[in-house]
Amino acid sequence: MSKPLLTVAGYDPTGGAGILLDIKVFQKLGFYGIGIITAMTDQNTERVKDVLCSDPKWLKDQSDNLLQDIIPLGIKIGMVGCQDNISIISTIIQELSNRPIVVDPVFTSSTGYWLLEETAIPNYLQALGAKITLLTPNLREAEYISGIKLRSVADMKEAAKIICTDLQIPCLIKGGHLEKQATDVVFDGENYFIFEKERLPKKVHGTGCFLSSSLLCYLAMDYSLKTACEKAINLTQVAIKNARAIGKGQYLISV
Ligand code: PXL
Repeated sequence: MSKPLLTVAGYDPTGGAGILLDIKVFQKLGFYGIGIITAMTDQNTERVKDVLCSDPKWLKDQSDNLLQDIIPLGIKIGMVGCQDNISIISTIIQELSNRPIVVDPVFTSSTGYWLLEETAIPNYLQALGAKITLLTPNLREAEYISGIKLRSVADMKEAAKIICTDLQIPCLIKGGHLEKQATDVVFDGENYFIFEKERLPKKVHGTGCFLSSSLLCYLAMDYSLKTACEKAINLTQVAIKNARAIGKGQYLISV
């Protein structure tokens, strides 16, 4: 439990997503979780009510102070909140390159609330400007980033190729909300890996955060990209099956 992993993400007080969830996942898989908070959300299991971004200067001081003390083995980037945070996060990951970096491009909550300032989205990934190990968009995020509509696995493969070619970032597109099947598509720049999943009817909060933080753990254990994806997808499926009604709204993923 002494190997630290860093999550740079938002705070969700339900514990069902964001930094609290990431740290629980890191701990479950044998790592020590450290976290830099980009924004706080005012939410319960029914809806997101408001977002308060960390003051950028405070974000920078927080990360400088932490990272001159503890050097993480890998980094996950989740909710970023606002435009001004992007360059600070970019500096963090450039200074910590040569280790696994997983970026979950969180744009909105499942109820449609913006979790990254809308005007910051078009240039977000270019602005990160560092070597990213894996990007994990859901269907809507992948549609936005690639610019094409996604209705089938063939569309997902095309989008993954566009993203990987344009941004030079390997990509796992989550197909949990595909109409007919639940299939995830990974493209590493050369090969596709297709993961067929059982379609789970439950609506569960935190699945994307769970997947990206468990992926970071498996990459930090030195598994290949393909094996890390397979293990993280399988673990996420189990966690969705075990999700519980903690509040009155969405089920919360189980760690
Ligand atoms: O699931 C996306 C997500 C990520 N991070 C935080 C969130 C949410 C969704 O609400 O609140 C902090």
